[in-house]
Amino acid sequence: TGILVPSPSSSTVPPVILTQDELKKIAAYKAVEYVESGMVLGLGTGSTAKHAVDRIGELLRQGKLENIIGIPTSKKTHEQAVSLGIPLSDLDSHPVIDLAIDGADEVDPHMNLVKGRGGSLLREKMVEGACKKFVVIVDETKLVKYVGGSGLAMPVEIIPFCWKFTATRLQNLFEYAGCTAKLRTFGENNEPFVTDNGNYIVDLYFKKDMGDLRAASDAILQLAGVVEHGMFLDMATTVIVAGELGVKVTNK
Ligand code: ABF
Repeated sequence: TGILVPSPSSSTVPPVILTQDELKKIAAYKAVEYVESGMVLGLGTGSTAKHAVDRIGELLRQGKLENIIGIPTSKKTHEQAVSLGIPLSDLDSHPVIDLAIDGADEVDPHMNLVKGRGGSLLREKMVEGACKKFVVIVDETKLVKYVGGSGLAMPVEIIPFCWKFTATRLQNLFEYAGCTAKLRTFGENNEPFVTDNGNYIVDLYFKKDMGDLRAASDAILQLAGVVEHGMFLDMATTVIVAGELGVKVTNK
């Protein structure tokens, strides 16, 4: 599926169809304009963030950026950054990060996010929680009215020990919102998906919105067995949305 970009009405040039991936790339490149030499950068995960990491690597190679230190949010991004020659470090050595750039699965009008459908929510939350600036890059399909209300997954990372018990407790917590909790699996044999941290992910699906997001967040985090959830509340400082009518940048 593509998105129609209208050409000026006087033009005889046919409209350009941009794919979703091209829109992701546009948002990513716009975000990299915020990067300056000497910065410590949080490097996001996913198909949108991948474009940003590629671009940072390219600018380093061209000598247009210098002295960058990247803090990857997943093993996959770590590998990508190594292959691009981006110098890397970690939160232990760099507990304060200048800027992080990452994608999201949902973005609401208050810049609250759902993340983690790619499975990297814990490291993303640790890295992006340590940033002075957190730039979120999405194509317009990610915009929602309420996070968690799209009918798609709101991921929760849990420890594998007695995962059914924890999944059931999560589901019961949100009975009022028609919640269903499903263990994330992969492959023909439905093997549990294992995160970079050796944990499982339970995806929560809601029939109604979950109400006060902060209260929902607190309730989830109080359950023993839960490591972290995919709601990123009040963390983004900039959201860049690439869509049909161009790029929109919103700052907090
Ligand atoms: C990461 O990548 C995740 O938090 C989110 O789950 C996902 C978004 O993926 P994509 O950019 O591939 O749509 O940022």
